[in-house]
This record gives sequence, structure tokens and C-alpha cells, in this order.
Amino acid sequence: ERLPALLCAMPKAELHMHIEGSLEPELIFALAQRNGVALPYADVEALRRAYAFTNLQSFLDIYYAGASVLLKEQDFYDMAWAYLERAAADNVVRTEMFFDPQTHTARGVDIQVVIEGLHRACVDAEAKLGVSAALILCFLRHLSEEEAFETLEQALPYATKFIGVGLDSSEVGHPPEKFAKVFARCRELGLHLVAHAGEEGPPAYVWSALDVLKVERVDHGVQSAKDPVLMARLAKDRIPLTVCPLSNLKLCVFPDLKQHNLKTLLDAGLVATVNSDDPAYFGGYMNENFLQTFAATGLTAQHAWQLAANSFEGSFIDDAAKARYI
Ligand code: ES4
Ligand code: ZN
Repeated sequence: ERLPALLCAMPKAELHMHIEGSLEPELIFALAQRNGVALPYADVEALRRAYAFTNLQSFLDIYYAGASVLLKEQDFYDMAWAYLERAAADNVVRTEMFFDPQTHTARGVDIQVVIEGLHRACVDAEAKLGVSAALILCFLRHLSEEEAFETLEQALPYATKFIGVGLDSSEVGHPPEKFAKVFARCRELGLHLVAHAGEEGPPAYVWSALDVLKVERVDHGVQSAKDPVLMARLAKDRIPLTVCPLSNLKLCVFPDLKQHNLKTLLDAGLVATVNSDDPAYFGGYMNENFLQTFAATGLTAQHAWQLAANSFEGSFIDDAAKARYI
């Protein structure tokens, strides 16, 4: 069978992953031990058994508990390095990694510790793995816009170490327009803009991510298929959707992978991509997402080529580098 080999071997960019979501249970327990942090799970197996999610919130509760073991710069480095080695093995040649500073500053960890540790791993990835890696700072949407502004303020001394901002965490009840002012400020600062929208939330949230926040990409966006006018807009403006099939499966956005709408999005001419989201929690890194999605939905080699091209088109690498990949 040649298609699985092609999916694994093809160079690709990952545009939607949360670095805190790459913490494997073994590393969570190792860091807990190293830092003297108590965990509400007896062992690795007990933690893994808790990974039975019914929706986004049921996942986020466990994801924030897992991140509580991260205290020192070396912890952030070790987490990112483990992911970057794993990404290289899947022939990811470019990755744009989300991080959630508020998850750490709320526990008294300085934002400098977070950014310096992650950034050092990105620099080493280029030199030692040949993987181009960049960081995108995400604001937690269940917190206030004022708290997002405070986080931006704390991050600005390190502004050369991240390329953009995003919006993540609990979607429903926290529409993009809640963050209109802070995204306008980030736009003035020349940062790239993305936001999670249309994961569980309605097409209206994708519209406001585009028209109020003025994002360049939409993270998830799968609910856009419910709105034909929105689909036409996404196609016309070539707005990438960073789709995460195994995430959608584990969080019950689709009842099974056969029902996933990735093929609908691609065949409508949208710049859809495949990504891992929180690979340690959702059962697979990049190639596992490609393999399982292609097996379930009958995508072809033509779709594989399109997805790889879309991943580079949607990335924030410069146009000369894009031309070399596409
Ligand atoms: C997330 Cl899957 C997902 N959705 C929203 N926010 C997140 N943070 C980490 N994973
Ligand atoms: Zn996500």
C-alpha cells in the first residue's frame, strides 16, 4: 500500500499544536518528581485512564492539571524538545507551536522562564533536527481581555521570540469579539493573528474571528461547513483552516472519523490542513492524524499533495521559502 508511505514520507508543516498538549504522561510524572509537585493521579496508567473526554471542557480540566508540573526554564525546554524530535520523525519540517503563558503565570512562573525555555528548543531544533520552529502566544479566552492585555505587556520584552498571537481554551460563551481591542493592538505591533473558532462554537464565531479580529488563519473552523456563505468567503480569501481530526474525534466534535468533514472542506477549495492539536492527549502526532483520517474518509494521493501544499501556503514562513516547498 503506497498511500500510507506517502503520507508519512511527505514533508509537511504543522500549524496547530499546543506545546503543553505534547506532555506525555511519562514526562508529566518525571517533571512532577523533579519539581516535587503532587499530582492527583497515582501513576502514569491512572493518568492515562482519565483521558476519556466528552467535550472540550472535560479535556481542558485535565490539560491544565498536567501543565502544573512545569516550573523551570529547563522543564519548558525538555517538553518542547521531546515534541520537536517527535515532529522531525514525522517529516514535519516547519512547526508553529502555541503556548499558553497564562496557565503558567497564574501559578507564579515568570513569563521569561516560559518563553526562554521554549525558544531555546526552537533554536536547537533548526540546528540539530533541521526543523524550522516558531512560537505563537495564545490568550486564554475564558479569562478577561484585561488579563490578555497584561499578558501581552509581560511578553513584549521577548517579542522577537514569538511570531504571533492566538486565542484558545473554552470557546462557547467566549466569542472572538471579546478580544477585539487586544487583537487590534497586536495587529499594530505587526504580530501574526490566528484564533480558535468553529471547533464547538457556531459559524458566527468564525465570522467574527475574520471580520473583528482580522485573523490570517482559523484554528479548527470545522463548523464553517454549516454556513455556505462562510465557506465561499474562506475559499475566496484563501483563509487556512487548521483542522485537527484526532482532536475532533476525542472531543466528540464528530462521532467517528468516517463522519469528519475534511474531504468536504478540501473539495470546496478551502485551504484546509491536518494538525495534531494536543498529540499526547488525543492519540497521535502528525502522521497518525494523516494515516487514520485517510483510512477512514477515503482521501486520495491528490488530497495528500494538496494538504502538504496547503500546510506550507498557510504557514508564516517567508514567500521565498514557501516557493521552495510548494
Ligand atoms: C485546545 Cl483542542 C483545544 N481547543 C481549545 N483550546 C485548547 N487548548 C489546548 N487545546
Ligand atoms: Zn487547538
